[in-house]
Amino acid sequence: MQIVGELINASRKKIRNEIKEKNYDAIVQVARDQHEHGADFIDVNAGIFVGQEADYVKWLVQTVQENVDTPCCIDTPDPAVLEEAVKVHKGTPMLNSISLEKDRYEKMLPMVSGKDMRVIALCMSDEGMPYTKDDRMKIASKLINNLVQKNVPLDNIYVDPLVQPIGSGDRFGVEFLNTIEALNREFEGVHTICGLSNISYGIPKRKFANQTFMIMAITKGLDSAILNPLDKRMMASITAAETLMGKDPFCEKYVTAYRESAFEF
Ligand code: THG
Repeated sequence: MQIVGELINASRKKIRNEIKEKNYDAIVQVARDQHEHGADFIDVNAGIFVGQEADYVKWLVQTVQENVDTPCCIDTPDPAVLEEAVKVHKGTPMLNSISLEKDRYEKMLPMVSGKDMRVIALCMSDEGMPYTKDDRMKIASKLINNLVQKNVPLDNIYVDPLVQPIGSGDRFGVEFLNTIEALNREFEGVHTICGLSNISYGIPKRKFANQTFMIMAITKGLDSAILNPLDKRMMASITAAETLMGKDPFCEKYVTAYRESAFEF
């Protein structure tokens, strides 16, 4: 599982002010903590600071990269902000995200075409939010085929079928899971990713629901996720589910995690 640490996001009350005040040490701490707990990428999102988003995102990228040897996942729907942030990022970041929305798609394509850039392909179009697996696959197929044609290798594409709250539609869980399954069947080699915690929005015991949903998604082949790596039980669930799915030769990762008491089993 490739883990994108979600905690440096200005929509979180706990960190909003640290970003606003450019509290260097606080951001470094959160980046380090996430890296030490298994994050492969550090998500940076300053979307709430309208007009100053680019300035904040650039500062976040630089602050993270001066201290942690991990690429960032630059989280903004605004292609102009992405472009500026990429310029200051060392090595190849993950871009979060391109979608089939016309303006966003056209402006972002040159940023990834023919470049070694990982990109999240969000299943969203100008026709609104998808509901069924087929809605999602229609958007995903177009995005994947177009990107591959524009010289983006499958291995750099992370399809996000979009997780929507189970409290707002009984089928949202199943349609998401079926999409993960279909993507792995029809586009072997493509990555799948999601912002998992949306599923539990508005229901009690969110962490528990998120962990359960994660395990279900792993059985369908989900191979990356945007989540809180400091949630030890989540990390334990992931480790166990991947081992049980046959993705952990000789149960090495499972046993090592147990020995190091890294996770909460
Ligand atoms: N797909 C992609 N990118 C994404 C998402 C997605 N980026 C943003 C988001 N969704 C994933 N990141 C977070 C970061 C923090 C929280 C949730 C998702 C979070 N939320 C709590 C809540 O919702 O109640 C706490 C909020 C608070 O602290 O105020 O912590 O789906 N590609």
